[in-house]
Amino acid sequence: MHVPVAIIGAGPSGSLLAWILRQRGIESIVFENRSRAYVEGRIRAGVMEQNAVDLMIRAGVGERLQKECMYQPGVEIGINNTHHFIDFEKLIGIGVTVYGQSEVTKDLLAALDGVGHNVLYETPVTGVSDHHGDKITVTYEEGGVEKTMTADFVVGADGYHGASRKSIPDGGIKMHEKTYPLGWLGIMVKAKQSKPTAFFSFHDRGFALLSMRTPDIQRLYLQVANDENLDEWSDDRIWDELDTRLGTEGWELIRGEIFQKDLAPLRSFFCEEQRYGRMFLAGDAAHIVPPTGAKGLNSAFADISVLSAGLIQHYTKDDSSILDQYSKLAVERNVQTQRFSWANTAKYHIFPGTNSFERRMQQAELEYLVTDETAQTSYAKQHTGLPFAYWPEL
Ligand code: RFL
Ligand code: PHB
Repeated sequence: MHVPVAIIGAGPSGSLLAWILRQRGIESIVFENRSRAYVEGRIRAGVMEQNAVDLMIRAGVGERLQKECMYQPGVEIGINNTHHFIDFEKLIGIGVTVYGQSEVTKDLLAALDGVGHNVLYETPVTGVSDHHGDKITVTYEEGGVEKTMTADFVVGADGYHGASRKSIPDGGIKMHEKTYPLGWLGIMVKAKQSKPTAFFSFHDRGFALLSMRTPDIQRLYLQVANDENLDEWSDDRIWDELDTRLGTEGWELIRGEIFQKDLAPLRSFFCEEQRYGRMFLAGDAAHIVPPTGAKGLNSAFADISVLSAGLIQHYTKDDSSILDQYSKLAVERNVQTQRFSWANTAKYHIFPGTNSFERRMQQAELEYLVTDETAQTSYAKQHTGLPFAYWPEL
């Protein structure tokens, strides 16, 4: 069997690409390791840049997003129990949007389902070969049986642990990685909003973040060690620590039922090239950022915007000029996103071994940010996101 485009992974990157290609009549097949319920239930990102929202709308899958999203004109910043609002909309004319990644994925998979598109769930890809041949080969496991398929192109949208990047021989592309001695303990809570916008808080005991999913569901995080034991964090301990790090006189953090607890170690990783022969890497398969910048999903959508534009141009106009620039354009954008996420992580977290001088300088940097309009404008531009180099013709 041969398909024009074989996509590995039905997360946001793979499902959005499959949907956009389908809109232009370009056939693809999506291989997904896990079940549909698992993919839809994975709680991850929450904050979308305006360009990511616009891509969903342009692709015709933005209806529920527009109805249910929570637009935020800026963010609040906490500095050792003082609160400061940065008004992105006033500074640069746009804010950010809260809409859960699980909702994005549900909307995309439902759209694909609605047109009978081929998404093969519980069908892991075990290898990719012939990257530089006339056609590329995908090996996958269906019902315990190993099978192969060929394609014009493979898109590795299978996340950090996927099979696509692993199929590249050692030295085939250059990669960079940094692990941090930090993790985020995340909770999902049934409660009303304590603040109208996300609240990023620097505190001598460690970073904390108050975010949300809907007016009745809140998402909160605490900086912990990357090997923290979740069992040691009772609900009461979590709430008390959040109060300590987020609280201020005259404001109350509204508590509620915690219905999920998770732990995410922080990591930075990226590939210097996002193409290897006939295989393109997109989203978390090509780059991981610590969540402090809220950039993972947004960078994935930026990749897919350019890649889908390139594939559409290739198949409808017999012109590969965008496709040939994909890797360069994607890496140029991603390296800046990496820089912002890394710098933001350094800004807000307390790293083990730092002394009072270093912590006081971190505090001074944030004090400068909340009082200087030029610094705020730069922060607002980076937080709300860089432009997409190309948009698919839809
Ligand atoms: P995904 O979502 O990991 O999807 C990859 C899919 O590939 C499948 N797969 C395979 N399928 C077939 N064969 C194989 N061999 C396979 N191996 C894997 C997997 O099952 C999966 O379904 O990658 P994708 O699509 O590139 O999407 C990236 C985003 O998920 C990620 O960047 C964001 O969630 C990151 N992120 C955030 N991003 C934002 O833009 N804004 C945020 O506010 C934000 N908050 C976050 C985050 C990530 C977090 N964690 C847990 C890492 C908050 C957290 C805590
Ligand atoms: C979230 O709502 O999950 C969220 C918000 C901001 C971040 C990371 C995650 O930087």
